[in-house]
Amino acid sequence: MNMIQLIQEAKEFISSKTNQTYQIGLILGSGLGDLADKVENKITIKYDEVPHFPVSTVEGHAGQLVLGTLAGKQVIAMQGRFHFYEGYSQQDVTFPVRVMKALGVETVLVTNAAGGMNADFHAGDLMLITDHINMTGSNPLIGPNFAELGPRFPDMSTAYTPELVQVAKRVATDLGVTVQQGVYAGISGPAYMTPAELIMLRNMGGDAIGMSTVPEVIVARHAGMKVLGITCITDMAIGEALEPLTHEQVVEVANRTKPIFMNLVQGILKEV
Ligand code: R1P
Repeated sequence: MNMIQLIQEAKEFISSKTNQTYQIGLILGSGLGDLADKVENKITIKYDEVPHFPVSTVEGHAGQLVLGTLAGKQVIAMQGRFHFYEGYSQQDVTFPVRVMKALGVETVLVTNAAGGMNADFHAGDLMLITDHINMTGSNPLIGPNFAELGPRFPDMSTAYTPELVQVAKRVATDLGVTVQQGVYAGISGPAYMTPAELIMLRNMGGDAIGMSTVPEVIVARHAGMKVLGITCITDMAIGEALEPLTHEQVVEVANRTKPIFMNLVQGILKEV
């Protein structure tokens, strides 16, 4: 079965559970999944029910699709995502993005927990992603290109839709929420970075560092979808002053930031 057929089967399965159409896809990062609990008139589909979907293996990632209404918009939320380091290929990791597109989604809101490399940031800050650096060592578009899904050589000059960044900034101001802006450096993980690696990534222009998002955004842009990215800075990853870190800490800080995050995302959804 080729990629088009796999997408079609997953799409048909999800379509069989709902007669609604969906405009916005939400990918919820570590510790941020509870936003899906706010979805109204919801239909929940476990990843292991959907043909060809991987399953979530990381703590803080519930592993289900939640479809319904959030802030007046029809959304498909991924309560938990897949990561390259789980052993999935980048094609597998990004498969749900392609299924979202097949279901009619035109805008994807990608969220994550990440370390802050910009010394002006603090743990608990939210950062609007303006660009990324792919340091995963791979790319989800490697392999045969299906013209139906997008071009062989997709443009990445505006990977994160500038108009959406502006909308998010305006909404944040209206809500009185302070947001940072910056470049997300995406690595494969699962090991956190060494001090020397963090100094290198900071010098390359990264403001935040994480192990997701980049493959999803590449596939979303390949498919011509608009993208907004929001990072929750869960720890400070400053090379010269790096402190030991655990995933429990990451989830804990993301959980603490969740009320502001949920408020901001719902405010943005109303405006897009
Ligand atoms: C590390 O603590 C985990 O948290 C982040 C990293 O990418 C990694 O998976 O998760 P999300 O990017 O899925 O939010």
